[in-house]
Amino acid sequence: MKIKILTLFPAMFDGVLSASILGRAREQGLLDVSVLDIRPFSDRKHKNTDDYPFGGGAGMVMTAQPIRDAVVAAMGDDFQGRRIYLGPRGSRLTSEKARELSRERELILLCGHYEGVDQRALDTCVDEEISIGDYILTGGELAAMVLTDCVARFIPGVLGSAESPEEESFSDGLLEYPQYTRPREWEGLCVPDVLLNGDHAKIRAWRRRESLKATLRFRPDLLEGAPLDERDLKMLKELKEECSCES
Ligand code: 4H3
Repeated sequence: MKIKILTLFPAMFDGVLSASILGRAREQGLLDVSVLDIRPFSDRKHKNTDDYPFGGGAGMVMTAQPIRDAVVAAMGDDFQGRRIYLGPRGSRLTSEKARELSRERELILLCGHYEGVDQRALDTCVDEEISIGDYILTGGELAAMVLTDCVARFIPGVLGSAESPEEESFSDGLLEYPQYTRPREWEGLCVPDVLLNGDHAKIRAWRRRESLKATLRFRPDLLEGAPLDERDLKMLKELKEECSCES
């Protein structure tokens, strides 16, 4: 898949896109991310890309013209994909949304900065607005990196073949169970015995129980939407009884 990121601060992306799993995915040709600087598209003499807000108020607003021209350039002749603006008014980025976006041929991600972007550029050059959470960032760049990372995990081959994007927290609607690695005993703390015995059915049951336990404790709201079977419901009932004993 192709992702084109439009920003006034291309340097912000250097490390994130070349390190670790995203770097490997790009080397393997699974993901083609390019970062396009908006500034050269400005018609103005000094390549300005912002101006004072009509109606007054603090800060600067990104002007429509360079954004439109950058988006048009990024789209090329027969654009097939989605143009996304990262902003706090958008619909929330979730695993589901990321999985859906990973099936697109191409994404254009527009990053705002300063006080925001002239509304007319958003109205004419963007298909949808996405937010990564209820907080304000100084720019959309970090949000674009989060979206890129999250979407990339769902592209076949990006995670090692043994790993599945679905096995992590949230994909099955629950939080992740705890993980342990060597040594078996560290500073007097032991790895749970069940993980050492090689009984895979038991391990699966333990992990499911721990997922339910963590979700009940930290994000009980997720239990409403999670697909739970009879055994899960029985485990949950036990877990709830356990915690009411403790308190
Ligand atoms: C995204 C972008 C929060 C998010 C953002 C989010 C700067 C949008 C500017 C940029 C506007 C002013 N903040 N929650 N900030 O995903 O272009 O808000």
